[in-house]
Parts: sequence; C-alpha cells; structure tokens
Amino acid sequence: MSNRTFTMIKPDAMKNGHAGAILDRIIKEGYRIVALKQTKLSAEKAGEFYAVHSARPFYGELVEFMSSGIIIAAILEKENAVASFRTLIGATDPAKADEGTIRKMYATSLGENAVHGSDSDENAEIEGSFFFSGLEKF
Ligand code: RTP
Ligand code: MG
Repeated sequence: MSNRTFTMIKPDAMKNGHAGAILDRIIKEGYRIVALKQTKLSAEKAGEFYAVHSARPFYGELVEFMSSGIIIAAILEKENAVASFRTLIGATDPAKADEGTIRKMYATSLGENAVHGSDSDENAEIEGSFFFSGLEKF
C-alpha cells in the first residue's frame, strides 16, 4: 500500500475563500505536503485529467467547471493516504457527506464539490505526475 495521494482544491472552494481552511485542516489531520502548486487547467488539460469520465453525462460540465478558475494541486503523504483522505473529504455529493468532512463543510454542490481525492494508489501516482515532475516532489 502506498502512503501518498493526490488532491486538488477545486475552483468553487478557491473562489469562496476556503483554500486556507482546507489546507489547515489537511495539515492538522497529519498529512505531509510532498508537493503543492497553484495553477489553472485549460479545458483540454481538465478533459485529459478526467478522461476516465469522458462517456458520462456530466463530463462536459465537469471539464468546464474544472477549467473555470484557479486551483491548488498537491501530493499528500500519510499512512493509508488514499482511503483516509477520501474519508476526510466525504461523499461526492456534499448533501450526502458526513458531518465534519471537507465536502460537507466547504462544497457547493455535487458538481462543484470543493476538493478532489485520488481513488487508488495507481491513480494517485498518475495524477501526481500529471502536475509535478520528480524534482518538485519532496
Ligand atoms: P473526485 O474524482 O473529484 O475526487 O470525485 P469523486 O471520486 O468523489 O467522484 P467521481 O465519480 O470521480 O466524479 C468526479 C467528479 O465529477 C463530478 N460529478 N458530477 N453531476 C453529476 O452527476 C456528477 N457526478 C460527479 C463531481 O465534481 C465529482 O467530484
Ligand atoms: Mg474520482
């Protein structure tokens, strides 16, 4: 089991001023920041990142949203990082997320849900490498 995951603070949380609170929570929960940057995805890059969802009805909306504003991308390290981080962020739909989870506290809607968390060790590695070179991971 790998001890790393990949996250993004999505455009809604950035625009709503939650980035500081979310990063503070992540650090307080014991994640070490391996790499971090503020950036903006083009529609093409957002489409590539979420290519696994390209056949889904919400794909166009998802690509438009994820390229609509600045994001923060980060690689995080903690024991059992992928699963523990998905527990910390809560269900995809904030209305169904547990009390105290990041999506419950900061997400806007199912489509605009504040944060991303990798869903497997393999995808954590692929997604982290999408944003960061080896020289940017410490
Ligand atoms: P993520 O990949 O962003 O961490 O979210 P997730 O695993 O919880 O959910 P996933 O199934 O991978 O969906 C990716 C993102 O697509 C948007 N979505 N919209 N309108 C809809 O029905 C719908 N369903 C999913 C969400 O922004 C979700 O995070
Ligand atoms: Mg996902």
